[in-house]
Amino acid sequence: MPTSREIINVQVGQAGNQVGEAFWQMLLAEHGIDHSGVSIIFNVFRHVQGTRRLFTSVHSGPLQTYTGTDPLELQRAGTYFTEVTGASGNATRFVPRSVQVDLEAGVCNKLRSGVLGNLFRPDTYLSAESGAGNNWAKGYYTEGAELVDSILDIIRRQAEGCDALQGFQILHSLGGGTGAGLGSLMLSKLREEFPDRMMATFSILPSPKVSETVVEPYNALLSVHQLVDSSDLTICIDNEALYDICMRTLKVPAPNFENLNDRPPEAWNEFDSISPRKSLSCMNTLKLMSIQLHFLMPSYAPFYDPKAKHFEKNSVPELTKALFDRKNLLVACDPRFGRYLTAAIIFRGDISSREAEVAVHDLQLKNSQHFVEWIPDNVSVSLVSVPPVGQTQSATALSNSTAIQELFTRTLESFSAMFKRKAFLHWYTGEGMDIMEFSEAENNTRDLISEYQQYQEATVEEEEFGEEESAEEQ
Ligand SMILES: Nc1nc2c(ncn2[C@@H]2O[C@H](COP(=O)(O)OP(=O)(O)O)[C@@H](O)[C@H]2O)c(=O)[nH]1
Ligand SMILES: [Mg+2]
Repeated sequence: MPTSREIINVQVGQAGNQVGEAFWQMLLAEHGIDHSGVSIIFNVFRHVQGTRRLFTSVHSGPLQTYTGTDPLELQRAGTYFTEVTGASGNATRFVPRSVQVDLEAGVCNKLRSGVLGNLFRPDTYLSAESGAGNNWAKGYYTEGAELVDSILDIIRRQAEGCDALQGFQILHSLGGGTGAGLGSLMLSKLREEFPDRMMATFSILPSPKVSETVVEPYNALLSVHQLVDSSDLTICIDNEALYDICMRTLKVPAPNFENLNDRPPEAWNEFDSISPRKSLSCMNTLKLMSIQLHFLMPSYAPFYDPKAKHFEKNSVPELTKALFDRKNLLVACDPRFGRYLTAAIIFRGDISSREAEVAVHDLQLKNSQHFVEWIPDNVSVSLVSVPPVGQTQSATALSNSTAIQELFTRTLESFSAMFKRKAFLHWYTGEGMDIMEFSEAENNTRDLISEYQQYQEATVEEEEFGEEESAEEQ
């Protein structure tokens, strides 16, 4: 049996753990596992017309029929879960390969006493009492630094239990103190200890629409400064966009975190649903020649007002168009102001590969100015025949678009306005932090923005010219 390529999840801070809860709920639903980690599906293999089909029926709730021909699909749960055979020999439990960390006890306690209370191993929770008070320096240099070795011990134990560790994913917000500061510290420590493993982050960017803490732009850019160097892939989730999707499209009158947190898992869902082999090839498509440009924008379709659900019919071209529409992006950027460098799309449901390829090709033709012409085949398409729970068809994309600079520009403007006046810096210097680090974060973000801009303006001719020039030099 081929082994899964395991991922270890590290959720840090309030947002990290709250989004984490939604993420695990999605994984449980997708893999037919109940809240305590016991499989609620039973699998029956049959041979139908020479094709192996796997029927899975759920004991309660609507009957799910899952059809697969790829043996790797059976292993998918293994990416995020360790299978533990019960003492009596029959009840197999699926235990998340995850660590739940916070610098205050409240959020972890809530997770422990909530619906997923029995899911995680008790010894994978780690919290302190002090809190980080929305101060990046406390997460990175003081309070967080005291906890980091104990966290690494837990992660090391999990890594030792893996057959083929793919890497790590960190779920955190960038606007607070713990997820941002301690999350960045974890990232650099893991990078040091596991230099050849993938480091991915799901990073939640702050928006004034959702939070009132004034120093969030500081915390966010101090984190981006670290992510540029230490992460391989950062999937950006922008609270500004989540808020707008909930308000405008889903018609939620006053969205709370729970409403916001349901959105990202819908998009990740698809990446979990493709085989590990395909998922790796998607990731390779998304990585660029410039290692700095690894900030990705997720999008998902369909998002709709539940009241209008029965009036919606989503054809493949409509789903495709929606994926590239700003209203469906989980980042508040307008893709029309940038150019797509690469993108990976996954369609789910009864969709033929021809239908999908044609829809994507047509969209690229009609919007050719928004895709760089110097990377041929820069959009990869994958298909999963099983629709997500409760849907008939859906699509998701992860895009590497130069439009993401808008997100960094927005945060940089707020950062610089405060930094110019040295506002609130004593909070950070009081924890022993050097002001130089603020200037470095500011400059590094400027460089990142101008690198995106450079790629946006690059043309085929320049590339060829560049190649000739370097050939002559040799
Ligand atoms: N989407 C989302 N954002 C959150 C959630 N909780 C906090 N935030 C955002 O995260 C930032 C504050 O960070 P938080 O995670 O509370 O701080 P930490 O506990 O110190 O890591 C602010 O931008 C909040 O708006 C959540 O559950 N979901
Ligand atoms: Mg907190």
